[in-house]
Amino acid sequence: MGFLSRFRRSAKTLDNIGSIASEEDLPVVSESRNATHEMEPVPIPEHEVESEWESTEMIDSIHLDRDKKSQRLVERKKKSQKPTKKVSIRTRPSKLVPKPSQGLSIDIDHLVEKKSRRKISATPAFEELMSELETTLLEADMGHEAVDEVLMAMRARLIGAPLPKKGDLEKIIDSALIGALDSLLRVSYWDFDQTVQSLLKDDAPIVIMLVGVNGTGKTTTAAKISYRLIQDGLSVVVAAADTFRAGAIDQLSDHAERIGARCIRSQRGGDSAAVARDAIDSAVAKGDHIVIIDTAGRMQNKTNLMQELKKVHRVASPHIVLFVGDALAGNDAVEQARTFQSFLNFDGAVLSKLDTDARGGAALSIAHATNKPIVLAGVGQGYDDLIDFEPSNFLTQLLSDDIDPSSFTIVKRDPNE
Ligand SMILES: Nc1nc2c(ncn2[C@@H]2O[C@H](COP(=O)(O)OP(=O)(O)OP(=O)(O)O)[C@@H](O)[C@H]2O)c(=O)[nH]1
Ligand SMILES: [Mg+2]
Repeated sequence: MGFLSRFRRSAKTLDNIGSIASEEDLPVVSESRNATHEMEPVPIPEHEVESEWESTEMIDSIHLDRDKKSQRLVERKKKSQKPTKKVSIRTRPSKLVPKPSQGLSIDIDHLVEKKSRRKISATPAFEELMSELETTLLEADMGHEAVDEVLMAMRARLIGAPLPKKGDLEKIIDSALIGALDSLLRVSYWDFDQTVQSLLKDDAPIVIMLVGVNGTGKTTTAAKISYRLIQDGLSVVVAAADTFRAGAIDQLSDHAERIGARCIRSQRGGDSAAVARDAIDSAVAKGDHIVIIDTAGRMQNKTNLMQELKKVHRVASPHIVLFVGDALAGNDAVEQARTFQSFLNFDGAVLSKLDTDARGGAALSIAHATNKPIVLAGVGQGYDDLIDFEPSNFLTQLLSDDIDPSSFTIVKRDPNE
């Protein structure tokens, strides 16, 4: 069953298309507009209006309703935005290499028409559709703020757009939805491999630190990243800085042995910052290219553990900090990301376990909640199951049960957009 199936069923069964319409003269649209334009109503073709679609009921109260609802969404958004805590200052300048990400849209240019007398309005039927979408997205584990963002974008795109024929209405709704979901994932992307290569030019060894709560996949991701870099001809030292969990050190050193990395284990009791420092010193001494610091999983609300993580961060002064989030954790992963971000100001996220039946909400919300991109994704338990995270691939997979993928258009997104 598709991610959006419930919402799509509602959209399909809009039995009377006039129930989301009001009639008004619209200004002539002088140039063709594209669905990918931010926050613009989507123009659609003029058509012969069938009499059963005619409906102008409740237009004034409906507009009032819409204004109130939009207002409520904005208020809710403001309230739920927590003040950002002071973040630690990096001691190294960030040299992340930006990359254009691929976005997704549905091209509805061919539906563009110059004018239409009837437009989509916030009628009760429209509101019901939006509320169905809200439930669908929350059930998919998206965070409230991200859901509000999608609903606001949908309203901005749809309300006031000329009313299409019944068959085209679905395409218009799909297009608005894809545009809204796509823009959630659109934050400054950077390229993992190119960033490592660029940093290596003048600052080896490059230190990469992995953080996150318990069991999200940090150690596995440390091994996968090491494997990826070793395949690129680089030498890797892994630091077993998880000195909390029995077995964590052996888990990492077993991986290291299999993939040909050196593992630095605790030599000074349980001080994880000291392990990280030892690993960096050892890499400097032996001329290794990369140090990957595997840290212990910790709940974001345990302040003493988070302070300890900050100490590792301070001592190791990593070039890249990656938050590892578990796609299966859904909305929890978003809260975790937000708190880790306030402590450490990480550079990007790795979303693990995307090969499972995760509902997709975490991916859609993390970037929006932290303003940091998901750069890598874990798609299995093998060493090579680590891929660059591409919003277009992710959305295509997420939506392909609901929307015909052949209607998608891939668009390049400027990383600084
Ligand atoms: N299916 C799947 N499983 C994964 C993925 N990444 C990690 N895992 C599994 O998730 C489990 C936990 O992974 P770890 O790497 O030990 O997680 P961790 O964050 O280091 O855990 P702690 O050190 O206890 O905090 C293991 O069974 C991994 O094999 C992934 O991308 N896909
Ligand atoms: Mg671990």
